[in-house]
Amino acid sequence: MKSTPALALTLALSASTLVVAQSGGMQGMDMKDMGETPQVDEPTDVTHQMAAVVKDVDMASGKVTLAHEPVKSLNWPAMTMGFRVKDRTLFDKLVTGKKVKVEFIQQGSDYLVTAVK
Ligand SMILES: [Cu+2]
Repeated sequence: MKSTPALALTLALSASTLVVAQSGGMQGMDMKDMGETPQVDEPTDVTHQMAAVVKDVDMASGKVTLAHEPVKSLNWPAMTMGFRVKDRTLFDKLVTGKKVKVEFIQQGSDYLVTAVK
């Protein structure tokens, strides 16, 4: 008669041990998710796209002023601002008054135009 509650207790303990083992497995999955986070968090490699009108071109210092449309990926409203230009050949397409489609990346506190269409 006494052995029955003891057996029940043993089973209860075994069950809680299983739960701990399962949550240990969950932690293992969390660690795996955390390991993938740095790959997602690389702001300098993110390419943004926008339509813009060329307002001013400064080939000597490699800069262009663009009146751009809102950029959702950066939460930017429409505005006029300066960009650095990655490649001199891009100036062929950056003509004052022209409407262009631009790809750019963030580089520190600057924004660098990487492609013009
Ligand atoms: Cu802007």
